[in-house]
Amino acid sequence: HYSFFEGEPRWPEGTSELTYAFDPDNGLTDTVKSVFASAFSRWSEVTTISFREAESYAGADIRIGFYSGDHGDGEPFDGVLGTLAHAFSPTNGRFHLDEAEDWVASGDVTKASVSNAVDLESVAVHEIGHLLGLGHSSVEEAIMYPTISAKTRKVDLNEDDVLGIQELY
Ligand code: TQI
Ligand code: ZN
Ligand code: ZN
Repeated sequence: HYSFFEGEPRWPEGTSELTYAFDPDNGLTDTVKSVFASAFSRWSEVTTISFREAESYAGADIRIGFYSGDHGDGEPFDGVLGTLAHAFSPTNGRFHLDEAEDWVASGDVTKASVSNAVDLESVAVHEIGHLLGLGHSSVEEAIMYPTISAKTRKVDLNEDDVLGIQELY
């Protein structure tokens, strides 16, 4: 079953659009950016919130970047596997991914040549759930279940995820 953060933080009542932007220092490819666009669309399909890439990084509601080790927010990344990414509860908007992972942004992660390959969209869909206010779920098939195996792709929202997000928005 789905859960929320302590105090059920959420984006303000009436929020119809949230903007997101990528750390300009990362120089991300269009392929990587399109993976995030796809991940956001999975949540916009089941809520009244849409997502749009912002013109400016500083002014965006959600700020996405890849970092390694200590990157200044008190939650250092730990290298290959372990913590893959973290996102904060509403309305913080910080969405960080561990640069050390072998991210797979295109192609089939289950056929990746390395055993530690991680599917970017699967992690993005999960972290966006946190950004919107969902905690972890006890339903194994849910996107918000707290563990995922390496070389696994899980991007389709489960009924449990949908019920949770629709209680917030
Ligand atoms: N990152 C953890 C996560 O997103 C960070 C975390 C731990 C957290 N406890 C939290 C975030 C409580 C918010 C609230 O769950 S992770 C998965 C999963 C991670 C894990 O790198 O371990 C995914 C990132 F669920 F599959 F294991 C993405 Cl999909
Ligand atoms: Zn961080
Ligand atoms: Zn999580």
